[in-house]
Amino acid sequence: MESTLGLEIIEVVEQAAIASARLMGKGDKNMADQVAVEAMRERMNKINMRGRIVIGEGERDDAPMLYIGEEVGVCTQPNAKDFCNPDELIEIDIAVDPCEGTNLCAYGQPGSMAVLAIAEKGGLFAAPDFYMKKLAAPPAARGKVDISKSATENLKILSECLDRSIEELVVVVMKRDRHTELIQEIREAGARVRLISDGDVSAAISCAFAGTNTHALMGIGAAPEGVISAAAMECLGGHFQGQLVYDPEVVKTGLIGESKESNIERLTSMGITDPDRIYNSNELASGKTLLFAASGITSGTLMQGVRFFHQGARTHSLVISNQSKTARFVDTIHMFQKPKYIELR
Ligand code: VTB
Repeated sequence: MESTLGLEIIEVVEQAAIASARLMGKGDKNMADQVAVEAMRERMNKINMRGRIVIGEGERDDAPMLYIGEEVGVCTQPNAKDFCNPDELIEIDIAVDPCEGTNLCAYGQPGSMAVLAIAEKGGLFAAPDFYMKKLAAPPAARGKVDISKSATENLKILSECLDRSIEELVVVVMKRDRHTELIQEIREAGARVRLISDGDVSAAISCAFAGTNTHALMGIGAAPEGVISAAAMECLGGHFQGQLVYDPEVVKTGLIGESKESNIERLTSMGITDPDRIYNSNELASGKTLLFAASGITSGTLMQGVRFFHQGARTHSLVISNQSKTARFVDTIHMFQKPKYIELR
């Protein structure tokens, strides 16, 4: 599945990033998201695959495109029978976030990206639209730090694993009221905190790359994006754990149902009988074949954002595969039309 798909999904995230980047700084996060969704879906439907969205824009009734359960790929289109036999293709599950960090894009801030993860059918946890407490750390700390430990304890472990003092560690945390105590604890333990307004997927994955000066991601973000982060970290050998958060009192912001009790009921109805379970990355992304792709919309720690020029654009993307054991940075020049003149870009 992997060889050609790996190449095609680069284009999927590139197209979504270009579409969103056109709306960068326009202050309209919904539009920035919508155009990315459309671009991602259009390109995905040209791929010779039998894909199913397991993490997407929401339930079918609320999301006209890339809704959970939507089938994507050439062979799922209405006239597919004329030219391909869907039964010959393996079924794959896809998690998408066409514009991760919509606010970042809408306000021209760093770190938004188009992102997706792919596995064979059943290989990605269909996370409910809840929040998730997350812990990401570099490969050297995989399985050693633990989300059930305090931030202080984890910082001690990190400092040993990375062979540096706690003062030299940088922890990324989203700036939210729910994190006030966490931030204080990290600072008191001696580490430094990089506060971000949005975009914890990029922060999680950055932990796996030396040189990003990101040593951990701590705190609560959205659960579906946690699965996408887990897929990348599973391929990269980094540490990622998640635990669903269903108590509105803990989350403090965002839409997360009316009460803890009703949320537990909802989770049970979805088959999640232990709402407090801690998931390791290999449980969130259990696929034997995992692929991850992201393309920068605005420049961030890992990738540059989209840069437009005379009849074209340049994108910077990342494709990670656990089959070829590669993390590939792809720098692409897109020529929208035959350029009137050639220039070095
Ligand atoms: C967003 C987003 C993050 O979590 O903030 C979201 O920027 C949920 O948090 O990257 P809030 O509802 O408090 O804003 C992420 O989407 C991903 O986990």
